[in-house]
Amino acid sequence: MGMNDTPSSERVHIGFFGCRNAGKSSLVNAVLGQDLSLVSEVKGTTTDPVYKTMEILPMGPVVIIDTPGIDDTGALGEKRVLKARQVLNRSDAAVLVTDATRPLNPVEMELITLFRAKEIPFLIAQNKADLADSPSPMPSSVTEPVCLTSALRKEGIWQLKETIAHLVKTGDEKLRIVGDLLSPGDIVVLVVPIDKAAPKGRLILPQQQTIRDVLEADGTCVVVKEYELRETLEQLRKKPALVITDSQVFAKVSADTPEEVPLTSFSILMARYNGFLDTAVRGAAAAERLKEGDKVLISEGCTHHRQCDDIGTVKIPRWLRNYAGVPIEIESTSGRDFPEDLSGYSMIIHCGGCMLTEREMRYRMKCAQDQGIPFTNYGVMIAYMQGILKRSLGIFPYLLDELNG
Ligand SMILES: Nc1nc2c(ncn2[C@@H]2O[C@H](COP(=O)(O)OP(=O)(O)OP(=O)(O)O)[C@@H](O)[C@H]2O)c(=O)[nH]1
Ligand SMILES: [Mg+2]
Repeated sequence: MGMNDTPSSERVHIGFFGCRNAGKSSLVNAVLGQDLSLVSEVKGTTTDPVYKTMEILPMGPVVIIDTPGIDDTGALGEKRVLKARQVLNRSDAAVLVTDATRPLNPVEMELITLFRAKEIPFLIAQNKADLADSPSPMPSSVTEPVCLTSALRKEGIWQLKETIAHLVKTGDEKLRIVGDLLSPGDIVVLVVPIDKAAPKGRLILPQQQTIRDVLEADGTCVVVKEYELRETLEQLRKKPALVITDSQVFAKVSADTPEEVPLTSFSILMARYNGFLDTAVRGAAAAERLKEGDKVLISEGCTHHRQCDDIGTVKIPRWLRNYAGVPIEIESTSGRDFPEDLSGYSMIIHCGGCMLTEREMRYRMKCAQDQGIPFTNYGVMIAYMQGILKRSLGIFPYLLDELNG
C-alpha cells in the first residue's frame, strides 16, 4: 500500500507539545523538511493545531501535529488542560519541545505527568541547543529519551526522527483482529448481510480486514449471508472455530449457531482491535443505572452512512427507551460534531466499525474517560440490550466480570 493510500485514521499521530516559543513550529518544519508552520519570536504564534502527513522510516506514514504553546506561567488553567488533552488524545506518541537553555518548568512537568498517565510514549527535544553551551540537566525522574536539537541550524533532526520512530510499536507487535484467537486450519464463518444498507459492490472495511487476518493466521474463511448460515454449518464437516456476525443480525445468527460454537460480532472484534472493548463493555453496562430524565448522547461518526443513520437515530433510541423503562432524554450528534463538555450525559453510545472514524472515535472515548462518562459503541450496546453480549464475549472470558460487576 503506497503512502497516499493509507487512510489518515490509520497513520501514527505524533504531537509536538510544549511552552510558547520553545520552537515547536520550527522543529516541526525541520522534521518535515518544509516550512509548513508559521514561526516567529512572538509568543503564541501557533493558535490552532496544524496537521501534516509525512513518512518516517522505518515506521512508515505518520501525521505530525504542531500545537499551540501551553502558557508557561502558573499552573495549567482548566481550559488549557482540556484543550491540551484533546490534542493529546489524538496522539500515539508525543514530542515535548523544551528550551535547552533553561530547566524544565512546572508546566512541562505537568505535561510529562499527563503523557505518562495517558500511556503516550514521548521523548523530550531540548531545542535551541545552539544557544546553550551545555543543555540544562534533566530531573532524575525523567527516564524518557532526550534529544538535543537546533531547529535553527537543523542539527539533531535525524537523531530526533530516529528516536520518534522507536517510540511507537512496530507492526509486528500490533494487535490482531482475530488471528491471535486461531490455529492454522481453523474454519471461521463470517455472516455478512447483503441488504439495502450494505455498500454497493463491496464489503465494508472491518469485514475485509477480518478476512485478511483469518488468512494470515492460515485459517479458512467461509462467508455467508444470515439466511445461509444454518445450512452451511450443517454442511461443514469440521466444527468452525468461530462464527463472526454483523451485529444487526446477531439474534438470528445466535439462534442458528449451536451453543458449543463460539460466536462473536465484527463490532466486538473491531472494538478489541481498537483498544476499547473493555471500555465499551463497561459503558454498555451503564444502561442498568439509567434513571428518569437522564440524558444519553448517541454520536455518529459519519454523515453519509444510511445504515448507521437508521441504527443511531431510530433503532437504538427505541431499544434503549424500552430497556431503561423510564423516560430518558436522547440527544444525537453526527459527523465531526462532538460536544466538548460531556458532563451532562449519563452515557455515550457511539457508532462503531467504520474505520475512517476509528481514530476520532478513540479520541472521543478518551475525552469521555477524562470526564468519567460511560462510553460504548453501537454493536456492543445492541448486543447488551438484546441479552446476547455474554455469548459474544465468551471468547474473552476476562471481560465477563465487567458485565456482572
Ligand atoms: N536560536 C534558536 N532559535 C530558535 C530555534 N528554534 C526556534 N527558534 C526561534 O524561537 C522563536 C519561536 O519559534 P517557534 O517555532 O515559533 O516557537 P513555537 O514553540 O512554535 O511557539 P508558539 O507557536 O508561539 O507556541 C522563533 O524566533 C524561532 O526562530 C533554535 O533551535 N535555535
Ligand atoms: Mg508555533
